[in-house]
This record gives sequence, C-alpha cells and structure tokens, in this order.
Amino acid sequence: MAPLVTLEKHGNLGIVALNNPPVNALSHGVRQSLSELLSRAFSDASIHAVVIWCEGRSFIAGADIREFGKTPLQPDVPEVVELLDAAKKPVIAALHGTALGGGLELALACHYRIALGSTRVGFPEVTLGLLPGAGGTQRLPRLIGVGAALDLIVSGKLISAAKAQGLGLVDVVVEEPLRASALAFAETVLLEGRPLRRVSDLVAKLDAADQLEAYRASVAQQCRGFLAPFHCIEAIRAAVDLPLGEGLARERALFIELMDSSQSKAQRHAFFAEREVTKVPGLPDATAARTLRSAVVVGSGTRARVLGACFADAALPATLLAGTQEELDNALAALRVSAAAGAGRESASTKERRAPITCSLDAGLLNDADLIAEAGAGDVTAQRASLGRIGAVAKPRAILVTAMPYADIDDIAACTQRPEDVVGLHFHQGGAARGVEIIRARDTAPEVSATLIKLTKSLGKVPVVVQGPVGSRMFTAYLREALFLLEEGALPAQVDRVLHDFGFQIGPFAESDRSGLDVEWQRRKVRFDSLDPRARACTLLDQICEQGRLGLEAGAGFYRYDADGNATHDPAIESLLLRHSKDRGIVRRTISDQEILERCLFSLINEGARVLEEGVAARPLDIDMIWIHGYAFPVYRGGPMFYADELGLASVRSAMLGYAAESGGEHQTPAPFVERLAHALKGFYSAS
Ligand code: T1G
Repeated sequence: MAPLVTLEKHGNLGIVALNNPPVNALSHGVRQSLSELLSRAFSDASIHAVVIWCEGRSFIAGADIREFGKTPLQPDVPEVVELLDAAKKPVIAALHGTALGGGLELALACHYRIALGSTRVGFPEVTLGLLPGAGGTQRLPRLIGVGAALDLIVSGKLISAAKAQGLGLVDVVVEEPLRASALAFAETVLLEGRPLRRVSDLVAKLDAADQLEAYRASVAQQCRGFLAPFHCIEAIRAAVDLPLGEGLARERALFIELMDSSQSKAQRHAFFAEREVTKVPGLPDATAARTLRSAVVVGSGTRARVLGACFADAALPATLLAGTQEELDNALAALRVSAAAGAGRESASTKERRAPITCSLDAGLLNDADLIAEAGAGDVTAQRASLGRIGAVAKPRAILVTAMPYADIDDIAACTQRPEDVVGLHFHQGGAARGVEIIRARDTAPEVSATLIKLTKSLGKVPVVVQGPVGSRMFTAYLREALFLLEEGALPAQVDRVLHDFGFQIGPFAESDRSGLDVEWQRRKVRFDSLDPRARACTLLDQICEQGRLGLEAGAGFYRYDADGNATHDPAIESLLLRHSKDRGIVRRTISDQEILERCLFSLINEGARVLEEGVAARPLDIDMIWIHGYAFPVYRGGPMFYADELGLASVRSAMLGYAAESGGEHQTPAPFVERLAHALKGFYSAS
C-alpha cells in the first residue's frame, strides 16, 4: 500500500504530500506520518521551506469522521496544527478540490495558502453538529475578521477560491499544475525573504461591541433547535476575549461538549446515511443508466410542471403534453410565473445547464421520448388507463414514470405490458425539498432505477429507492394520530406547536394544509374500506374538505389563511371539533404536550417498522433520509428510525402500549417488528 504521507526534497524545498483517498481525511495513520515527516522537514537544515499538498482529487477534507465517537488516538488534529504553527521556516499549503474543516485549520497554521481556481474551502463541521476543533475558531477571525469568520463557520457553507482570496484566506489563486505552482511560489517566498506570517500572531477584534449578540439574534430562527451554531459563536467570542492559548482551550471544551452530544451523533449518522442511501441493495454500482435526451410529461397541472421543471433543471429537455389549448396556455403562463419567481435564486450551475421546457398538444411526441411521466391523471383508475395507452405507443426502452404518490406501483406497471420500464417518482414538497422517492416495481429493470438515481443526484437531490410509497404512507399514519388527538381534546395549533418545538419546520396540520388536503382526502377515500373502525369514524378530514377547505391554496384548511399565506386559528374549526367529539361521544380532555409528541412520533415510527417489515424500504436509513430530506424531520435527531433507537425500542413499545390502553386505538399497538426488536433489546439499525 502506498504510504499515506511522503516527504520529498526538491532543491532546498521539502514537499510533504498526502495520499489518503478518496478525500485525504486526517485519519490516525495520516496524522502520525504527517507529524513525523513535518518534524523531520523542520529539523532538516537543508530544507528552507515546506510545501504541503495532496495527491488525488482533493486537499484534506477534514478530520476522519469515521473515527468520531471512538477512543481518540494521538497525535490528534490540534497537535499536528500546533506543530505547524510553531514552524520556524516558511510553510505553504497548496489547495485543490475541497479544503475543509481540519484540512483548512491545518492550512491556517501555515504561513501561506495558494489554491487552484476550482478549489472550494469551508468549515462544514457545524453540519455535523460540531465546530472547528483544531484552532479554526481562533485563527480564522484573526485572519479574515470576526464577521466573515462567523458567516463561514456558523453557516458551514463552502466558498470559492476567488472569494477566499477576497477575504484574505487564500493568498494566491494559481493555475495547474498545482505542484509546480506551489514550488515556484515557495522559491519566491525564499528569494524575497518574505516573513513567517503566523496567523496566531494576529488579533481578532469586534467590528461593534454587540456584534456577536447581533449575529446570534440574526441566526436564531434558521438555527432554531441546533446546538452547534451557537457553540461556534461562543468559540469565536473566545478568540476576541482570550489570548490564543486560552482561546484554544475554550474551543476544545466547546468541541468536546458537541462531540459528546446526541445532536452531533445524529448529524454524523445523517452524513453517512446520505452517502449510503444511493448504494441500493441489489443494484450494483456499475449498473449502466439509460441515455435520456428528451422527456414528455403527460399533464399540465402542478405535479406535471414540477416534474417538467426538475427534468429541465437536470439538463433534460422537457415537454408538457396538455389536453386542450386552454390547458396549454395556462401551463405556459404558470411556467412563466414560476420561472420569474425562481429567477436569481437558482445556482449559476443550474442556470447554465437548464434545458428548455415547453408545452404541446402533439401526442406524437410520446413515440420518440426517452422518458414519459404520467402526471395528469386525477385518480388511480385514470392513471392506469393513461399509462396503459402510453405503454402501447412509447418506443422500446423508454422509461415510463408514474408520479402518483400513493398508487400501487406493481398494479400500475402491469397496465403498461412493459413493467420493466416502469418506475414511480415522487419529488417531496413539490420539488422544493431535497428528498425524492424512486419507487420501483417488482419487475422494474435495474438500469431504470439507476437512470433516475443519476438524474435526481445531478439535481443535488437525495434519491431513495423503495418498493412502494414510504413518506406519504408514514405521513398518513402520523396525521391520523394527530386527528385522533383533535377528537380527544387537542387543537391544531397545539399539536403543530409541539412538533415544531420538537424541531419540525411545521406541524402535521400546517404541513397538510401546505401540500393540500385533497391529496390525503383522496388517499382516505381510496383506502376507506381497509381502514379500521376508529379511523373510519374519525371523519374530521372529510368534514373539513367537504366545506371546500382544501388547505393553503384554498385559503382555509385546518387554519384560515390571509392573502400572504399567513395562518390564523379559525374558531369554525374549533366548533367543528367540539361538535364532532360530542357526536362521537368522546369527552374532550386536556392532553399534555408529551402525549401529543409521543403519540404522533410513535405512530410514525410504528408505520416505519411496518414499512421495513414488508420490505417496502430495505433499510432504516432509507426511511430516515426520506423524512430528513423530504419532510424536514430535524436532522439533529437523525430521522424517525434513528431517533427511536436512541430512545430505545423497549421504552417506545411500553409508551405505545400505555397510550393504546388509554385511547383504545390499534394504532398505538406496536408493530410485530417493534415487538420483536424490543424483546431482543435491539434497534432498527442493530437489526439491519
Ligand atoms: N472523513 C471520513 N470519510 C469521509 C470524509 C471525512 N471527513 N469526507 C468524505 N468521506 C468519505 C465519504 O463518506 C464517502 O465514502 C467518500 O469519502 C466520498 O465522499 C478537527 C472536527 C469532501 C465535499 O465535514 O463534505 O474536520 O461512501 O461521496 O460528493 O475541526 O465528502 O465512498 O464510502 O461525499 O465528492 C469536516 C465532509 C470534518 C467534509 C466530497 N469535514 N465531506 O464530496 O464525495 S470534521 C467535512 C464532504 C473536522 C476538525 C473537525 C464531502 C466532500 P464512501 P462523497 P463528494
């Protein structure tokens, strides 16, 4: 195996090169060798300057996250950084790819930083529930100022080399080849006798006395519930208030607090789950995708436009196939409105690669399209008929997509007589969220799933391959329990507040109003006969929808909405609830926030257990990725299945049994999988 770190002499220069693919993470082995070879270079009198650079696609992307939560091994990253900081000869860091976290901290301890133009740098630790724990919170504000350091460290965002140069974080942006440019730069430093610019010698000053408090207030809303962003601010405060040594100690203490926190454990789980989720069991990585040059979306309504826009953003020319001239004109007008609304918000790369999206009445387009999505049919029967027709005219190997969130994919696939080409596609939150479900039928060809994974990943989405609708199914169980709580005495605002405080952006009722109550109502109607007696008798959704209160777009649902979409409590809903409970013979009671939280979450988790047991989702991480990236389940709780494991399934089970006894609902009866795991003292992840 190639050595992780090498030291090579080049004239009077020493080149320390790392080689730890794929991202040169600072694993224990790397730290040991780096520390040893740097010491050697520093003590070698024939070496007058040192260049640090990395082989492969990237400079150091930080500490090795896989080592977190395990017994720390020395030297740790701070030790290596302090070794560099103490260097008595010029050290130049040569950056390419991504220089992140501990890698950028290492570069900050060097005297000069040069970078290729394509390099991106940043401190993503906050996205792992951590903070830069190797001097980054102390050196960065000294070098680029408190304001810019707060933005970089609290946001976790990556910036370009050009922006970094503008901030003074990078000294020079160089051309390929990086190695030669770095050596040339080092020789210039020696030739010109440039000083050893130690960032540690600089001072961090506030731009205004209340700068940190003001910053804390400015991020309070977007960082609601998270620990790490506020620990970052406190660490940067230490850079201003304390000498470096004490500041580093304060940073370390704050870092360890976060490292030991359940939030960071959950966010690290989410980091690896997001990478694992596209390694689909039974779908070899090497599965070749089909070539897509054109897409036709049958339909012109919201769902069709969302799909068309996503395809176009993925550089796939898309045509919406409308049924009438009026539909076509309306679709074109709506596309213009959403394009205007989205203008300026999309990234430069999306804008650059966006393909055209058009509308047409020409059904002949179905004969040549590489991908055809059915997004016009209002119900399952119409969907079956439409895809049957499409299957008959589409060319061989064209991919046939159903966009109906709760359709039985195998039933739909059979209608086309070519089930191997059929797949379901569900962009969460109308494409606004990163979550996407790729729903494969029993006979869907592997390359069809691979093609949609590739397409949705190119959009920056997190695709999850499942054997049936997962997110919408679990949401229905979650909403059903919330509706039962309304029958028993709660009000929509109370339930939503409890789930909002737990960390969801919004609660189940505001969420349902936002996506439109007609979707859940339609689903209830389709499944009515299979519902259990309590669910059938809970007619709240029917009563509300029959009044035309279909949610935000209709101006009223569980809440009333003003022209700007702001929700207000509606006494009409409260009277409806009081009347309904009375008609059902239910004596309304005061329900605690804890009961509301547990009954809603445990219903979600319990349905997740059924989804796993039936094999609709293959792994608990599939469910966690759907809920974190599709339904804004708080990432610092790791997703519903991870959260359940952290609570302990035995205690989840006993709480559910308690609620089942009280409210008599079979819904709180633990699923067989929960029973088995709880008895075995296992969790969803230890079972998988
Ligand atoms: N440690 C361990 N493994 C890592 C890793 C890391 N830092 N970064 C990536 N990997 C693995 C990843 O799991 C995947 O593995 C493979 O590399 C390719 O990654 C002391 C405490 C660098 C932008 O948070 O953001 O430093 O799935 O698929 O899309 O203050 O990876 O192939 O088995 O994501 O090209 C801070 C995390 C650490 C950066 C590349 N650093 N990484 O994206 O590839 S904390 C980070 C990324 C720290 C110090 C603190 C991205 C990337 P596998 P990938 P990519």
